[in-house]
Amino acid sequence: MLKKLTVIAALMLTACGGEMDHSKMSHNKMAAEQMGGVEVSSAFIKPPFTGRKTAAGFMMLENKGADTKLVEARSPISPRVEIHTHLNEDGVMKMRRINGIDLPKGASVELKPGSYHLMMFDTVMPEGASDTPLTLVYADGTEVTMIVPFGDGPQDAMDHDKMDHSGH
Ligand SMILES: [Cu+2]
Repeated sequence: MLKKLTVIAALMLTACGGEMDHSKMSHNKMAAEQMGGVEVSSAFIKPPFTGRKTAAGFMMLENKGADTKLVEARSPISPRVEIHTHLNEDGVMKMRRINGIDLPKGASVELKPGSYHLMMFDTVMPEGASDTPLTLVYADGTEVTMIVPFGDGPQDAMDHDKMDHSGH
């Protein structure tokens, strides 16, 4: 049975600009919405660099319900959103697409640069908008849609367009 829940959660509506302090953000949960047992906080989307088309999504996931898995993400700004991780292969950090992120009961998983992230290809940034809907789909079919702000994230964020995607 497919359980469909859609909730619009206003996450972090404050203007972020380039002054976002990631370490502070992780501890400062703003309006986190608990749906399907998974609480999402500190979510932001890093827009593509000038002349490029790949955005990346980051957030904190805390599973306060039963075991589940994040299996899909969608957003109107991108026709193709993939779930990625970074792997160290022979000393070289490479991105790999994965079929989801396991979220056992009680797990906290951070999507952050150099680790799990959402990769948003062929992104078209809506003119003048400071945020966009993002839908997360879990293994049981639960869908949660939230509004996620655009932001720069931590200073050491990687340029995803320059990463090696050859394995895709
Ligand atoms: Cu990636």
